[in-house]
Amino acid sequence: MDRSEQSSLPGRALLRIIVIGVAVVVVVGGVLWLVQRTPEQGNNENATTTARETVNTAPPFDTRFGAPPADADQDGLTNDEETALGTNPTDPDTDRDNLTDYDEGRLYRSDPLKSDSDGDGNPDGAEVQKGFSPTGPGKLFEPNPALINTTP
Ligand SMILES: [Ca+2]
Ligand SMILES: [Ca+2]
Ligand SMILES: [Ca+2]
Repeated sequence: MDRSEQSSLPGRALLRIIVIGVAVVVVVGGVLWLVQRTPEQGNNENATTTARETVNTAPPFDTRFGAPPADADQDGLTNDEETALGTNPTDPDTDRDNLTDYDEGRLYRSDPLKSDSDGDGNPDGAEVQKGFSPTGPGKLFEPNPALINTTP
């Protein structure tokens, strides 16, 4: 018993020293790793945030060519185009025929200042809705007879 206690005592003490030494190395190493790493992470986060802020504050359009043309009534025609046409730039349907100034000026080529462009008694919007041309007799989209029966 005495022998085994005597021989195991230095072993236990050595084991304790090794365990404590490993623990100290792990703790000191961990603290040093954290101290070295924390400022880098902080810098990276700041850089990322700055980059994100830069992206978020970027204008949605290219300002090198000036501001986009104003379209007060959002009908697709700029205020300048409406002034040239004589339509109201703050009213998307100046003649109140249920066709916007843009649709009349660009799509159907009807008169955006006359509710019945072809004078047939039907307002332009109603004609388009029923599939008739607002600028004359006939359907809105007549098939071209020259393109029918083109099989050889
Ligand atoms: Ca407009
Ligand atoms: Ca109209
Ligand atoms: Ca019209």
